[in-house]
Amino acid sequence: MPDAAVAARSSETTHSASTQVDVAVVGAGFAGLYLLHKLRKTGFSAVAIEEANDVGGTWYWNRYPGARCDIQTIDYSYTFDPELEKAWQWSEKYATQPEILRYLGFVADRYDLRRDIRFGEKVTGATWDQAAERWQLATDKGATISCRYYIMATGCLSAPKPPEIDGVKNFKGDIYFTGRWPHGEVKLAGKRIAVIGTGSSGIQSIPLLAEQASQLTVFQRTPNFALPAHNGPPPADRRALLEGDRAAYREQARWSLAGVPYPQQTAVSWQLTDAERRERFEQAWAAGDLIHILTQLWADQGVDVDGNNLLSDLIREKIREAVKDPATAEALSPHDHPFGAKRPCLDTNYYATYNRPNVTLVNLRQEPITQITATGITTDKRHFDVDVIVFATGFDAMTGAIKAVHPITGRDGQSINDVWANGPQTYLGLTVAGFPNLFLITGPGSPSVLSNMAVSIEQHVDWVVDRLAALREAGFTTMEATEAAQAGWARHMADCATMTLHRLANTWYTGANVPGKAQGVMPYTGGVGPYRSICNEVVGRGMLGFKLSGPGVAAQCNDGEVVRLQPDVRIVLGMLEQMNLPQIESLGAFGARDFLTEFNKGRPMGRPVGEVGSGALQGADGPLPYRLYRPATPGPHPIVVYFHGGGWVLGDEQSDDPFCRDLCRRSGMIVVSVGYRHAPEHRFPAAAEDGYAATRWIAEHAADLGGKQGPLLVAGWSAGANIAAVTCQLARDRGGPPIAGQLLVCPVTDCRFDRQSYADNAVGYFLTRALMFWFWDLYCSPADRTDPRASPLRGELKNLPPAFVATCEFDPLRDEGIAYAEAMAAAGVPVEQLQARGHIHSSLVMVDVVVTGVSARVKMAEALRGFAGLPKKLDAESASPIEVNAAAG
Ligand code: N01
Repeated sequence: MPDAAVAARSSETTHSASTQVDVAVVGAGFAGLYLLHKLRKTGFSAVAIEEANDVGGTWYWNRYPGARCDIQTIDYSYTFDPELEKAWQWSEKYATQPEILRYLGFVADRYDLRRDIRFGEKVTGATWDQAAERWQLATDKGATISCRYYIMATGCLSAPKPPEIDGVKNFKGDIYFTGRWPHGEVKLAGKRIAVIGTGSSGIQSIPLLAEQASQLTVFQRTPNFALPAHNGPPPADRRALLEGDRAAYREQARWSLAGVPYPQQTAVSWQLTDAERRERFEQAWAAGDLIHILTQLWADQGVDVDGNNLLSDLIREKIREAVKDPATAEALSPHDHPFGAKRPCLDTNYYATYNRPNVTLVNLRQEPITQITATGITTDKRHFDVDVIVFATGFDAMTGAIKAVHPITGRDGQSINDVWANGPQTYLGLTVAGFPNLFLITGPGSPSVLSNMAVSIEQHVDWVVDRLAALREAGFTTMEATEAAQAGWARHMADCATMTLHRLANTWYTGANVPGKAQGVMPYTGGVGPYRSICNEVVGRGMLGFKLSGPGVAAQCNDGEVVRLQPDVRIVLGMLEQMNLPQIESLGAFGARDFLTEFNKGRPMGRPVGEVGSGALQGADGPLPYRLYRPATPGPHPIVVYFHGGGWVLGDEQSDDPFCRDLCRRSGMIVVSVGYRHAPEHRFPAAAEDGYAATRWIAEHAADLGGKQGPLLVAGWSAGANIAAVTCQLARDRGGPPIAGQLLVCPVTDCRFDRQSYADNAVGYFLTRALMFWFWDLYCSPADRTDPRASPLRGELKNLPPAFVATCEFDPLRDEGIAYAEAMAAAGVPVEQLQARGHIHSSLVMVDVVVTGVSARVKMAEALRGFAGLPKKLDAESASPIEVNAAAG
């Protein structure tokens, strides 16, 4: 059958007024088609209800001029059947809408799916019947459908958003919506056309509309980043990769960040020279590939404002090169959002279109539309007579098609609209507590629109249908997410979102494009591969977070949160597990030091500071090395004496280099990292006495070091925080030096191992209980351990400098850190506590690896500034309060 004929045929299936099926699916787009196929193959009876008159979903409706996919088509394809892959060849790198629609028609025919699709029919209501444990659906054709499982394959961008402009009804010319473009011929030649909206739909259609129009006026509210698609045949390099090993290519896509097989970038922007960055950028620009430019330039482009700005600047430069009129170029240049935080676009001649004499850009930020009249569009400055208005104004994304299309009433009569009144609540973006047996394909809370939809759809369909088959096998008939699992997912979603820059933009990802819609990042930002592993983990842990029930079987519920770690910490631990590292304590002290030196070579270099120097200072029993980090700002600066971690056995003055740089940059202070003596060569109290002696020496030499005279600050991590705490006690008891404040990060404070955190976090979070035992054994004999110089919690705590104590949830040392903070507070010391949820012992010092530690690092630096009497210096990143803050005293 010729391809063109395939999509043109609609279903001739007839259906009775009342249907009983195992599964009802709404939608016959990419997701609905694969669902039908897979359900059938798995032995479920299924029906799909589709409002349109044919298959295609989004590709049925979005047929405006220039509509194409913007993920390379070889990636934007089904992969579930290798035979299907062989049977279809794409003609272009980015296929046009008609070709994609033909493809979906081809798939429908190949698997004979149309016979189970009810076209031109809409569900008007769906109600959970608790007694029957079935969903009862009503349709606009007066039919009813009873199904055990109800699956929304309604797409994320399928409910067009009203234009929210007064007077649309008065317009006497033609009105078109890109998302509901007519199927018949649209005559535009020689007409005066207005386009409202410059998202992907506007940017794709504007160049083609300009070719036909006598005059095209583009009404732009927010400029968007677009890069050239460089369309043509599928690129040889990508095809070669695919055809070289199709299975491996597809598998790599499934475990990638965005659903397209690109490697993970590790180099961060400041590790690259200007020339290197430009070279990477020019390559990306030439590649014409959104996923390439979004993921392949430098690792911090999507998570760090500075790293992102470097890229945004380069794109704005391209816009200035392409657009001749500087004022128009400036108006087209986005400044209000980081690149990637709002969906960027792929274009063909978009910017150059503004060089045409028949194209005008109206900047609605300077002259907002006041109304649409019979003859055209009026702004607060002028009126434009037009014949045609094209609304490219977007969609009520992600929730629109689920919430607005028909009422969904779950258990106990609750409606999904009420449950989602403050934003969508889901477990895994797939299910909703209170709505048994309801599934959302690529729903809010899943990677969906931040990924290659084809990959995400297949993953969801496979997961859902495999679960239904497993339920059937076990005799269960209902499956419902628990409230606890759903709340945990919301927390994990929020944690993921704080890692990205999406929170800094008002977009349809966050609901900001629809007036009155609840705001929050709706798609899952943690990446396709991590998400897949979480879905698998839910299954592996006995359907964690789901209640399962059925006649004749005992109900089952393994309640809990699937991810309690911060998302990047989870990834780091996963990588460490894969590396199968030896147990540090098994290497002996010297072996462990060599191992750590090697291990640290792979860590990202710290950010530049004004100056890094080194020297020797006087310790308790001879010279000790130090490393000094000086801010780029003019001095003299207050000095922070820093003690590194490593259990009194490992590490040196350089081993916490990235953290020291970070403290220096954020606090604006000199950080002097001290190389104190280590066990087992120098056991207790060598390290403690060195810490105190070093602090005295630094106080005496503050001016020589370029620092400010006056009280010092002390800081440390882990065993280094133990030394910092001890130093404060010794300085109080031995007549100085004056210390203005102490920053203790995951401190060792006591020799007791029976606190709950030692049991909860004994293994699995890098610092283990066994490793702590080993450190203690090497450092300090049991008889000495209660000495306050080893266990500062056992010392006198009155009159200590004010403290900031940071502890991490999944750290054996958590509870002794909290105990020390509480004991100091009880003794009248001003203490601020930060209990970092979802973090492990080393999270907070893993600068640029554990991005979710940023807000904690900001707070620590602010605390140091506060101790030194400096004003606050909050930066943009601190707007991400991921930690639980508990002020104690
Ligand atoms: O919609 P959008 P879209 N007055 O929301 C403006 C996918 N897609 O259909 O940004 C004036 O992005 C609005 O302005 P602002 C893709 O994921 C993919 O273009 O809200 N202007 C914005 O400029 C994409 O992101 C392809 O200030 C108003 C525009 O209208 C998503 O679909 C192709 C307005 C809407 O942009 C949505 O894209 C097309 C008003 N009252 C779409 N209301 C592919 O290539 C809205 N705007 C695969």
